Amino acid sequence: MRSAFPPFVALVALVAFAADCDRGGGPVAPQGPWPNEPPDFATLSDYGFDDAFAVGTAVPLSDGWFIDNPDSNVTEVDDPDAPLSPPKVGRWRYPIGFTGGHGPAAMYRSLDGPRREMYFGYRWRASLPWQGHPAGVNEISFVLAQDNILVLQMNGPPGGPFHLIVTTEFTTSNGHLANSWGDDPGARQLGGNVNGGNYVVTAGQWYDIEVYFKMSTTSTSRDGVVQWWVNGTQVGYYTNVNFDAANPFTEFQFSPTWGGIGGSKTEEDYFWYDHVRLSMPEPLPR
Ligand SMILES: [Ca+2]
Repeated sequence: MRSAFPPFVALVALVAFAADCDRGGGPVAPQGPWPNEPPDFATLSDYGFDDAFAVGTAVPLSDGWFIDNPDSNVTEVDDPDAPLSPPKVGRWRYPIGFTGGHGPAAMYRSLDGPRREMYFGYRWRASLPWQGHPAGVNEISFVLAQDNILVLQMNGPPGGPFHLIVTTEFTTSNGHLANSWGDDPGARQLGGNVNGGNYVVTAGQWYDIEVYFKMSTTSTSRDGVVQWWVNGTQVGYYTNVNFDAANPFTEFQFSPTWGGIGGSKTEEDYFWYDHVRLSMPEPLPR
């Protein structure tokens, strides 16, 4: 069957080229699953959630991942609508009575060394309905360092609408960033500064989230970069961010924290993740 593939691919490419010409543009490169990944980056992890998520702490998974799943809130389930690597997805469960300030479970991977620059992307969705936290904070993923935490979250009042924003939980001053709010210095919410920012995400729908960041030269040099895209639309393109330059990043984590202090789930809610990609400049340790 393999021999039948190349002509099909060539036909698709020809059709794509013709369609683009109709819009008056030039030929475009084929769009892979991670269209905004820097082409010269090396893949650290490409993981499809094809593991049984056992109950326990620091349980090893495949591809270098681990999970703290003491309450069995994460399970592997089938979702034929998973957008990239169906049917297996990881399901994070928020049972009725779940209180704010923590996540149902934490899945994490070492970055295999200190990282000042990286790309990550994943496919994620929230359940419909989704009961948002009273503080407006529903966190999705983290990249961790001492004094630097880069957070993706769905942000908004408990009933929505929700925006897909980035939080720079750094010790530095970032009050100068456009369409940002929060502490200065300290944790700063970035609503996005291109294409109108403030990208609305709807519970129940899958999203393709991509992020690129590069730390600033010093903690006050205002030359750090934070970019993100949702379903291919660029939302944030900040080039004047202050990171804590003394502390590069060492770990990526899905520990989707609900809130915020206080609050209690009155409905059972879920997050699902289908696939995650982590990459960074060469060389990677072997
Ligand atoms: Ca998958």
